[in-house]
Amino acid sequence: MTLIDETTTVPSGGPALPQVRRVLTSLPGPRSAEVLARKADAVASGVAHSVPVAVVAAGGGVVVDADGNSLIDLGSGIAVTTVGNSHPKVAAAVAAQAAQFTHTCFMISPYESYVDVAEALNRLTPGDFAKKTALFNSGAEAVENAIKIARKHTGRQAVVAFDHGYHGRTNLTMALTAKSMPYKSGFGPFAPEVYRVPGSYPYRDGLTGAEAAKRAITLIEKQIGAGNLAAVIIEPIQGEGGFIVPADGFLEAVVAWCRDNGVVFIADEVQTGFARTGAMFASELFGIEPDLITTAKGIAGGLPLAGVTGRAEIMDAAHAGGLGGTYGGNPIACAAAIAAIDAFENDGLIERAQQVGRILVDRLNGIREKDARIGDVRGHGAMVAAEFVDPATGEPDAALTAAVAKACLAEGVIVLTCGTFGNVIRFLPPLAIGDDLLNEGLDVVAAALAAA
Ligand code: PLZ
Repeated sequence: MTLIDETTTVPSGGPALPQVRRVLTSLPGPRSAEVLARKADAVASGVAHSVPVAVVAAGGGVVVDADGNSLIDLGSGIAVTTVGNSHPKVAAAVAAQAAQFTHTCFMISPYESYVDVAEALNRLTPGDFAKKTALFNSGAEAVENAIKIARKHTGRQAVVAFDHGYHGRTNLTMALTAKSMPYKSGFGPFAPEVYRVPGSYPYRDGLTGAEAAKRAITLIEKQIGAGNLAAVIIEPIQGEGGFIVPADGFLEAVVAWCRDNGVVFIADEVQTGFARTGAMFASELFGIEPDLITTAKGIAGGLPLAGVTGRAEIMDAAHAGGLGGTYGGNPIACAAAIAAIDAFENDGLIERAQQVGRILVDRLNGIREKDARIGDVRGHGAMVAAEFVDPATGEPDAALTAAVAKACLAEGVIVLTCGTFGNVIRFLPPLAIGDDLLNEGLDVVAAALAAA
C-alpha cells in the first residue's frame, strides 16, 4: 500500500485528479471484482482485458478504479490518450458539440468540423504536395480504406506487409497482421493477395538498413512482381510487434523502390502518429514522405476517429460513394480531434514527448547496464520499449516479461507488453504525466525486475 502526498501538482492540461499512486486493495478490489464478474457473464470471452480493474476516472498520469486505487498509467490505453485522458480542451469540445448535434452522417449532410480535421491532417502530415483526407472510425478501418484506395489507383491487387506487422482485427487487416495468437488463429480464411516479407529488426537480424531493404525488395520482385503490386504497408516503428525501430536507411530504400515502380507506399501511423514519437509523425524521423498515411488512436484524445491522408491524385482515385460509412468522421469525434490537435500544436507536446523519451531511455538503459535480462532498449519520444531475454542465449523471455508486468500492476503501475515473442514491455505514457509520477512508475518497474 502506497500513499503519496496528494498535493502533487497536476500537470498542465491534466484534469483535477490527484496525481498519486495509491494502492488501497489487492487488484481487483471488491467493487472492481463485482464488475468483472458481471463482465464474465455478459461480455464475450474473446474480448479480454489485461488490467483487472473497473475504471471510474482518469487524467494526467493516473487511472482511478472503483475501489479508489489510483494507478500510474504508462500505457495511455494503447497510445490513445497522448494529450491526457479527459483533457480539458477535449472534454469541453465534446460537451459543446454533443449539445449542438450528435450526427447527420457526413455522406448525407456534411459539416465544417470534418473539413477542419481533413485540412489539419493535410497540413500536418509529411510531404509538401497536394493532399486529401477521408475519415473513418478505427485504425483497422483506415488501413482497409488505404488499401482500397491504393488498389483503385494502381489497378493492381497485391499488397505487401511485413514480419512483426500489426494492422488490425478485421478480415483484410488480419491478413496484413503477422502474429497468429491471439489475432488470427481460427479466424480464417484471410483476404487474398496479401504477401509478407521480412523487414528490419536490427537487434535480432543484425542487418544494416540497406541490407534489410535489399532482402525485402528481392523477395517482392521475385515472388510477387512489381507490376502486380498495389501497395506496401508498414508501421514506421512497429508497435504491437515489439516497438521495432528499423535500421537507418531501410524505410528510405523501400520508399524509393516503391516510387520507381509505381507502388503506393502506405505508412501505418495509427500507433506512432500525433507527437507520440517526439515528432508529429514518425515518418519525419526517417525523412520519408509516404504516399498515404493512416492515423487513429491519439488523433482525438480518446474518441473513435481515424483517417487516411495522402497524395490528392491517389486519394481521388475512388469514385464518388466508394468511400465512407455511417459514422466516419462523426461530429463529436471531429470536435475532439480539433481540440486534441490544438493541444499537440500549441501546448508543446512534441517537446514534451522528447523529454519523456529521454527519461524513459536513460532510466531503462541504467537498468539494462546492470541487468543483462534487458537485451535492448529502443524507441523514439514517448514510445519506448525494453526487450527481455535469457542473458545466456539471447532467447526471448516471455515469462519474465509477464511476471514484471504483473508485479508492476500489483504495485499500482499499468505497463503494457507486446512483441511477436511476448517479451517486450512498452512504455506509452500520456504526455500529461508529470516527471515525478513517471519516475516513480519506473522505480516500480526496476524493483519488479529486481525481484523477478
Ligand atoms: N495499425 C499500427 O497499432 C491498433 C490494438 C491492440 P484499431 N493497435 C492496438 C489489439 O489487441 O486490438 C493498431 C495499430 C496499428 C492499426 C491498428 C488498428 O487500430 O483502432 O484498433 O482498429
